Amino acid sequence: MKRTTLNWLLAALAAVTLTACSGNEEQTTAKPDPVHFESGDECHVCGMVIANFPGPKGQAITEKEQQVRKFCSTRDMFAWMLQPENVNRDHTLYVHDMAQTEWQSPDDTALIDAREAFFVVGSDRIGAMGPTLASFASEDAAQGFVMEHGGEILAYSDITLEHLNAGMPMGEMEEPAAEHSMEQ
Ligand code: ZN
Ligand code: CU1
Repeated sequence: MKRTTLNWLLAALAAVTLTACSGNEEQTTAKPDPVHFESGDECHVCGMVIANFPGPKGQAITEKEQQVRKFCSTRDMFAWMLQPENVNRDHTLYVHDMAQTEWQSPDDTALIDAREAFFVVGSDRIGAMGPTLASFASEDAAQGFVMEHGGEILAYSDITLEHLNAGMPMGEMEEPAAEHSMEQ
């Protein structure tokens, strides 16, 4: 009897969670695995060949549509994801855990769930599109990165378009802004 009640409660809770406004906690159904970045893959946002550039990358897998989008940088992934038409879709997002892999050429074995990652905004490290968000599985690793490269740690859900556009360092700009010779 007790058990039945508990089961019923759990079921009801699950239903509430599922129908609750998306955006907070996504449902914990099995999520698709990350895919590899292939040598010719182009960024969904800017069209650059992803593998040619340093820094953490992103991917969005939209299960319902069986669609995979890849991004040259965490910056471009957020630029896409934060668009009003995308922000509430239930895609699975992956980014590189930069504690596990090289900045110059991140390895796909280090892909982690972006929604659970910690992001450093405003560091001196440059990604494919210039200033970027350094992604980490652990907050400690993010903290270590901040000690070395500056910036501020944000959770996935705290990131807004302003963080992507407003250049990032707020008050501690140390790098000469000379290396912006990115092709259009
Ligand atoms: Zn891009
Ligand atoms: Cu780009």
